[in-house]
Formats: sequence, C-alpha cells, structure tokens
Amino acid sequence: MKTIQVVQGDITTIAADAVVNAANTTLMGGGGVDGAIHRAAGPALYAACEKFGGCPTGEARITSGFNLPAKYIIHTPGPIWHGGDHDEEQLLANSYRNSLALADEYGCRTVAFPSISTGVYSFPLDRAAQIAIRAMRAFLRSASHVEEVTMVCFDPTTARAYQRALNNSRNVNLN
Ligand code: AR6
Repeated sequence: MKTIQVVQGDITTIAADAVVNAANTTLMGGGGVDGAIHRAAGPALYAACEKFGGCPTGEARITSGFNLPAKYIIHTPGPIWHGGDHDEEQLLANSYRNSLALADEYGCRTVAFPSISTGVYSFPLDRAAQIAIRAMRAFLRSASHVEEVTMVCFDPTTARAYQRALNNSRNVNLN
C-alpha cells in the first residue's frame, strides 16, 4: 500500500531511506532545515556536496546520509517566492518530483520531506502544501520502489496546512 502522511517533528531524526533537504543552488549549506541537516550529518556532507558544483532550482542531487539515521540525503533547491509569476509553482513541483525520482532510482521505499520553500524562501504555505501533495500523489501512481512519503513539518501551523491539503486531495479523489 502506498501512503502519504504528515507528522510534526525534526527531519534530522527521521530514519527514512531518504530525507530531502530544502537547499539553495550552491548546495553548500545555509540556515533553516539545511543548516540542521548539515550539523547533524557532519562535515563529510559538506565535502560530498562540494563535488556537485551547485544545482539548478527544482533539480535534485543525492548523497549518503552520513551521521543521519537516513541512508540518503536528497538535496533540492526550491524556488524563492517572487510573487508567483516567475514559474514558482512549476519549480516547486519539480523539486518534489525530481527528489522522488532520485529516491526511486536509488531503491528507496520511504522518503521524508521538509516543507520546501515555505521558510526563508517565503512560498505561501497553503499553495506549497497543495503542490507538494499533488506531486506526491502523481508520483506514487507510477513509483517502482517508493511506497511511503512523509511530510515532516517543524511547527504545528505547517503540519496543519499539509494535513489539510492531504485531506482535500483525498476528497477530490472520491468524487
Ligand atoms: N526539520 C524539519 N523542518 C525544519 C527543520 C527541521 N530540523 N528546520 C526548519 N524546518 P527553510 P526554504 C522547516 O527556511 O524556505 C536555507 O538557508 C522550517 O520551519 O529551511 O526552502 C537554505 O540554504 C520551514 O517550515 O527552507 C536556503 O538558502 C521549512 O523547514 C533557504 O534556507 C523550510 O524552511 C531555503 O529556504
């Protein structure tokens, strides 16, 4: 059975096959969840990321999980919100889709995401949640290995937004 779930918590503690990092295009670390992942994974992660020479917005790169409980870390720079007419929605969907594709390619069964772009990058939360859930549902239909996707939200407001988007997408499917 393929499932999507929403939990509140710290993604650095999640023992999924892959956890996703809301990175920037340098892939060289930063604040927010990116900073937390780099601190918890240890300095070897920085060295592994350096080899990529950056990553365009919406694409994804994979490394080992190093000191994290996760086996892999998938790094994706989400879009910076510039008002909505700079392809932000498409680019955010790409971040989810490309991260899931990489996880699937590496044989991951369980994948955990943070709320990409809704922190420092200011993407409106409810819109981001809808896009994320839609991308996950679409991907799971044809996934070979990924079976369980978890949204790991740091705060209750974010968790509620993704839970709402998940519930709404279920209602849509029933019609
Ligand atoms: N576990 C889960 N979620 C977390 C954690 C954590 N440990 N820490 C923060 N969050 P942000 P962005 C949540 O700003 O908007 C970095 O500097 C946070 O509360 O981390 O994509 C990068 O290097 C929020 O809900 O990512 C980029 O420059 C969500 O993660 C830039 O920030 C995303 O917030 C990316 O900005």
